Amino acid sequence: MSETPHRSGYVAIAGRPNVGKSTLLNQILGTKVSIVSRRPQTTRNRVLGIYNRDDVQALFLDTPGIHEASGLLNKRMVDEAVGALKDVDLVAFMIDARRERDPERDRLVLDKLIKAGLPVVLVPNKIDEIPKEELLPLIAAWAEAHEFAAIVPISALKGEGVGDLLKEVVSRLEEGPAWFPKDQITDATERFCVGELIRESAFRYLDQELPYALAVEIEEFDESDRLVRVMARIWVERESQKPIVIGRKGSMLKRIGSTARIEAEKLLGTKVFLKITVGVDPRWTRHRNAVERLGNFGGKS
Ligand SMILES: Nc1nc2c(ncn2[C@@H]2O[C@H](COP(=O)(O)OP(=O)(O)OP(=O)(O)O)[C@@H](O)[C@H]2O)c(=O)[nH]1
Ligand SMILES: [Mg+2]
Repeated sequence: MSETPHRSGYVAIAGRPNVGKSTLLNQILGTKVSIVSRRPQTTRNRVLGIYNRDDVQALFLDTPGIHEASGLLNKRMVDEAVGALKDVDLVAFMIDARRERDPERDRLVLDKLIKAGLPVVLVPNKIDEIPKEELLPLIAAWAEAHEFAAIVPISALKGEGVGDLLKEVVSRLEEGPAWFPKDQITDATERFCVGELIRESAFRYLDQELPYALAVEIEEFDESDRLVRVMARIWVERESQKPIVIGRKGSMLKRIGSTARIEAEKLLGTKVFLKITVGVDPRWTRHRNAVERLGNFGGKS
């Protein structure tokens, strides 16, 4: 019998928008639990990913990007990210290794983490896209800024360095029990995850700003049959946005729906019937109630 003590704890993944936080979480878990897009401000609320091993349960919180926020939805997203720091044991602070010339905004995030009094592991990401010789000066410069618990450069996309990061993280967790069943990988409901997959698909196919003006509401989620039936509504802010989401003869909605359905079937391990309609609600990003309901905040039930 092994006498290794069981370790557990919460680890926040924090950083500016688009640095690769959700990509890292998915890479650690080997499954998509958090949606990813090319554009910043994809993640709107915290997503819990549970990394399980016989001797470890590390609870990773993927958070929205921290930035100077204006507008209710953005403010709410930053609050959500900073709020996630309250109860964690450790922070993985991600930066984009490709843009070391603009560290000011990363410093603003770091200041918030230092203020929270937490041990911070610095994680320069996207090293697959920089020449190796640029890495050392980058690390040296950051090491002067703060006494990090560790510095682990990675490529979240390719998986490079992620094992090293896990080792660093796990070694800093305290002895403790598993807080969730060992076969659970997230606390989000399937209903919530399917809504997120639709949002991810919309991010992929729609141009430019439109995804920011869009929210997904799951109106019906019926698992009583052999296949899961999902009725979803994509909300946009303006009447003029509706035809863009629908596309010519419904072609755009079809694309968004079919990619989301394939991903949902992977996630749920069963056939999915997905029907999406589009609605207009001019106020959803400006009104607290609508943001709560449609930004998927608190929409985990
Ligand atoms: N080349 C490269 N691209 C990456 C890497 N990690 C993430 N990306 C890309 O960076 C973009 C943003 O990734 P996300 O994981 O959505 O970033 P995020 O930090 O969660 O973004 P927000 O949720 O908007 O704050 C996507 O296009 C990813 O594919 C990496 O290691 N290398
Ligand atoms: Mg994200």
